[in-house]
Amino acid sequence: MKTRVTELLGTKYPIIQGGMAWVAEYHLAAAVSNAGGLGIIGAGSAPGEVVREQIKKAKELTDKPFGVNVMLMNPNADEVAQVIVEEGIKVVTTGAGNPAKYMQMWKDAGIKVIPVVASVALAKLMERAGADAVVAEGMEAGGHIGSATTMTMVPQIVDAVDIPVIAAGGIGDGRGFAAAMMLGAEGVQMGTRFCVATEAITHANYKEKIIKAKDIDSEVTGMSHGHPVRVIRNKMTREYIKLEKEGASFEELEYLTLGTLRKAVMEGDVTNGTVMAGQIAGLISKEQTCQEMIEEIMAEAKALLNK
Ligand code: TUI
Repeated sequence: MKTRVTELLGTKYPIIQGGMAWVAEYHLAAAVSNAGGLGIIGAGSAPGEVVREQIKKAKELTDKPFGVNVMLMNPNADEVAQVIVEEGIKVVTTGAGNPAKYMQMWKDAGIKVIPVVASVALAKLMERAGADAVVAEGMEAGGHIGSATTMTMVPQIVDAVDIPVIAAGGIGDGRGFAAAMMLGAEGVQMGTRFCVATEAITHANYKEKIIKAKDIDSEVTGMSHGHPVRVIRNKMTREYIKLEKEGASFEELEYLTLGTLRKAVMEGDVTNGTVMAGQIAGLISKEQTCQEMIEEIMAEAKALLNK
């Protein structure tokens, strides 16, 4: 399937993997790229040198293009932005902020820049700043989210910009892919589905939590302080939301969640840890290789789109 997104990325399929902190490390990124999508190393809150190591290891596992996601709230974002240039990375996605200050440096290095946005206003701003495409991520997505849904935001961003739009948030199978195309997107980004990929080093407990999740097991924490984060409900989120309702301060709540994503993804503590995942978790029923996932999604989508 050819779209402006496959042309831009040089991939077989217009599928991008989300830049999920801790989960999106080099094994997963290389596997997605080898399967015909665009794998992404999620820098999360890592320092530049850790990201450099990840990039070097991914290069050993694939000769296909892959990208790096810069989480803009990362205090190390400046050095990560620089490492990306030094390592000759071809595609950057960004999240949780406005990447304008890095745009010139990345464009000068010939890097394709694809900011993840959660509003029409930011999509337009990014197009004016020189972005090559945008990922329009609805609030069905896992992790840090905006307030608009994928269904309503994607067509509005498609109408507002001329650059290609990649839909994200709530997409986990061929039906979601086909629906995104109907909304005018030219590609999709998926996170939650790839969290359970065989190649993802995500702890087995984390994968199981996603696979067992039902449609209504999703929860948004941090709404009261303007930092909404979508997760799967557990002991930690019950405590968090209770404190939030009691009027706990932002600092108090931040302290409660410090290091808890790592605890869940790496150590498998899905009771006291933070299990970030999108609302589509309820649809995800098994672990598969990235190749199996991508081939299945594309076959299903093509059948639907040809109807
Ligand atoms: O960035 C994400 N998802 C993330 S980042 C992350 S790390 C984290 N860990 C703990 C707490 C909070 C974050 C986990 N998940 N998705 C992309 C995304 N970007 N979604 C929404 C946005 C966004 C929101 C507002 C982008 C820009 C923005 O405003 C920009 C501005 O400054 O105007």
